[in-house]
Amino acid sequence: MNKKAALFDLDGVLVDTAKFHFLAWKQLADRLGIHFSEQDNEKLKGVSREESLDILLGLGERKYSEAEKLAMAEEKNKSYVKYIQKMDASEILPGVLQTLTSLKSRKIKIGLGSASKNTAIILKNTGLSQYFDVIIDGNIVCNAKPDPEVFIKGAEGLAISSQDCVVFEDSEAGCQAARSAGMYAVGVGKKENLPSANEIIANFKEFKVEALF
Ligand code: B16
Ligand code: MG
Repeated sequence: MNKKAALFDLDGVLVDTAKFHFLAWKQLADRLGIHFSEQDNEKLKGVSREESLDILLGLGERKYSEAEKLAMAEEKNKSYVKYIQKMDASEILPGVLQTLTSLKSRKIKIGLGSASKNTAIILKNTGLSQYFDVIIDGNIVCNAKPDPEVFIKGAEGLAISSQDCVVFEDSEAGCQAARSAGMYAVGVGKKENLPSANEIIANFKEFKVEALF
């Protein structure tokens, strides 16, 4: 296909932070007396912090004020940050480093497109920062996935046109964002969770760089 750039989602694609998001949301849910399962957590993948909180609170009965919600989002983030502060390179998902190295050796541009506002600390602690030519995260974008803004800004930052970009995403919202941006979406995970992806890989160990780039 001779694509010219690769745009990676962070959480669930390069590193396994979904488990930390789950533990931090679960802590909040338990305190509020809301039942929150790993299945419920699937719906929060790729979704912004504020929207995630709304989904979680929707599983309970009570309504909360904006001020209460702000405090809850901060509470969740505090416990999440405690987990990611302890992260290191061992948290990088299988096959990711080989893929990034192979893309670099082929002179393919590499970008990051994440909804997270905690991108900097995760990239620093795992040593992944060095691979990226552009980093677009939740501190830069105004519109959350499935809006294509995060990937459009990524392509602009790399000066590569959308149709030459491949997006790697573990969330359906992210695959929709990639498709809306006119990009090729590789879903990382299970087909049933990612109907908008152009193709699916279970993980990067089975991804062949030469098939798309
Ligand atoms: P934060 P991604 C997303 O990151 C996560 O998948 C999602 O679960 C999380 O709510 C969102 O980031 C915001 O993260 O609370 O750290 O700002 O998958 O787009 O890399
Ligand atoms: Mg993700």
